[in-house]
Amino acid sequence: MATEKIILDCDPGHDDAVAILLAVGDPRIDLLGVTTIGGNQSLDKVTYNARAMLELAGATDIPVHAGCVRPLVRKLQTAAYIHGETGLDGVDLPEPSRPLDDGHAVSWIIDTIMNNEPQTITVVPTGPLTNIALAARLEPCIVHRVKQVVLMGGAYNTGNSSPCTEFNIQCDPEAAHIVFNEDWPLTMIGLDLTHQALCTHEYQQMIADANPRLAPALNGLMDYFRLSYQDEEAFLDPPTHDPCAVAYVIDPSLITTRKCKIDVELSGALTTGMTVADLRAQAANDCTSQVAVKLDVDGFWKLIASAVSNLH
Ligand code: PIR
Ligand code: CA
Repeated sequence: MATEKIILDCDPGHDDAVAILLAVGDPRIDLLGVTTIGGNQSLDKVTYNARAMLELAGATDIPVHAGCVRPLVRKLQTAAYIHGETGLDGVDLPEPSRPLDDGHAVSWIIDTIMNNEPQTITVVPTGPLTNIALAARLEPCIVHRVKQVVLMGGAYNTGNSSPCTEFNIQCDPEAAHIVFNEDWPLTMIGLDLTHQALCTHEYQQMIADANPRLAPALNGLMDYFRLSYQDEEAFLDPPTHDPCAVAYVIDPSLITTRKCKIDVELSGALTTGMTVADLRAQAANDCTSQVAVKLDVDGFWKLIASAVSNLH
């Protein structure tokens, strides 16, 4: 089976945790490593969570490299109001048996991309874009060497951390500005798409039933995430953002996209951190980016259930 090599740059986080399970469990993904970024919680907490999730998934062969502790310019802003004090409240995780790997995430990302064949690696960021922006500045060759960047972040319609900003981009808009302005093939899996990935009770049951060993952890994750979203964002069910980016890499037919230029506002009075997608018909020529528009919801949850069932 053909596999896609990916680097998952994340800040777990309940939905990042599901993205890790999907990336480990789906046979079409070759997860080269997980890198971490301060975002949903502090860098030390999300890095521990990434290691504990890999332990839970039985994937202790996968390296974890810690990245930046804070955004390029701004102060670190966490999302404890959604993910709790640990960043993964509501779930008991095994202690990691593998030590944290040496070497900064940014150096590891660069070395991994430069030491693999060109056009073979997909970078999947699901947190603030600080590590990816620094990697592009430190080694500009990676921009034409990666196969693509498929990121969870941004929105062309409504935001979450403010009326028109999505949390990952708002955390580090300067980094996002760098990433969106490089001409690598880039897919923005924004809130417009991920708010369709609602984990209803039925879908939660389906993914928990897929693996009895992981059922308590999956239910703990999703029950906590649902309550956060009910209390903080007036949602009935939690949108499970980050695995949508991994799902697009596995099976692009699950997500309809639209080609357009995307830029990041850095100096708005109300809009700093907004991703501005140019959806005018005449603007789509010769650009390398696209936004995700529509999700095959049932196909998405079936993909997760099937990946989870592979985790022994
Ligand atoms: C989710 C996140 C942050 C804030 C809220 N309200 C909800 C995290 C998720 O991990 C996801 O990557 C992205 N940021 C969604 O904004
Ligand atoms: Ca995330």
